[in-house]
Amino acid sequence: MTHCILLGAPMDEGQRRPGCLMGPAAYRVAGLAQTLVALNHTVEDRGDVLPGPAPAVTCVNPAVHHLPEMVAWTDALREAVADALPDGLPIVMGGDHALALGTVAGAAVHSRRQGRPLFVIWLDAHSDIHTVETTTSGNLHGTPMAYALGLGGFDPFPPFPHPVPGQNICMFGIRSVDPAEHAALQAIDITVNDMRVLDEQGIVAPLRAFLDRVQAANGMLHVSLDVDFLDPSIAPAVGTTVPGGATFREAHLVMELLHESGLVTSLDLVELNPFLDDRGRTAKLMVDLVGSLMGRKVFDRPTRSF
Ligand code: 5AB
Ligand code: MN
Ligand code: MN
Ligand code: MN
Repeated sequence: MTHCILLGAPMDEGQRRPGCLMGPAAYRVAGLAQTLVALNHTVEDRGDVLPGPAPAVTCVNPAVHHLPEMVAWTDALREAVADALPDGLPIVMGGDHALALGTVAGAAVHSRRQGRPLFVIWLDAHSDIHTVETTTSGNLHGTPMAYALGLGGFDPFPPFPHPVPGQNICMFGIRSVDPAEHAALQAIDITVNDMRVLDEQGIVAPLRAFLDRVQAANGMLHVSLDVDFLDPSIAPAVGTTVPGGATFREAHLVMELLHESGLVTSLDLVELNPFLDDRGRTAKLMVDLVGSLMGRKVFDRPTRSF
């Protein structure tokens, strides 16, 4: 049994299409808390995180959108996640992926306090490894991986607390990478399981290889699930659809293996735009995926020891 702490992040300043700020409401309506309770977990909904006033900051890249607001959200979410982690498993209901600027930082603060290394699984069509300087769209939801790695080019954000080494990061589902991101990925020792890897090897072997490393290091594991990891045919409620994503079963299998590992310590649910949904089906799918992550299964089989 896990104590699950729901944190709403009703924000959409990390990109330009309105709607993600309705995400927390959609997860509540779709029954996220009830799903967790039905799996015998305890649930505490701490409500929506409130950012402080946006600071008067600027940066060198004129394309960047809503910079002051995102600095304020980053501070508030870092503190909310760092505060929640000693009490249970924070589940952050987004909100666009720029919220991970704060949530991964909060997980990093906590893991340092515990003296345990932080690992991150990034389930996404995109690598989100732009800096504030390299982004051409100016949309900060394309930057949290670079921030977590401690890459330069993040003024005026506070320095990332205890950057996550590339070897501790594993990406799945990647199929859209900009030129500056491609260069960044090539320069770092990081595991990029793009869709080609999943086509050739399936999801199980690469995921188990990573989870084995997390376990061997006694690591904490932050999971960041972007709706666009999923194929748009099953998850239409996202502003950045990319064809050729994870199938229904691939996505559930990732969640089931993550559950079996017992390693997950924090979770982001990001990029759901309920305004683009089709009768709530994407919100419901995301809630069902959390169900698989938290132990829902059809049949109890002896679990592999990780
Ligand atoms: B998401 C793009 N690389 O920088 C950019 O949805 C897309 O959080 C970013 O993964 C997508 O604007 C960000 C073209
Ligand atoms: Mn805007
Ligand atoms: Mn993303
Ligand atoms: Mn994405």
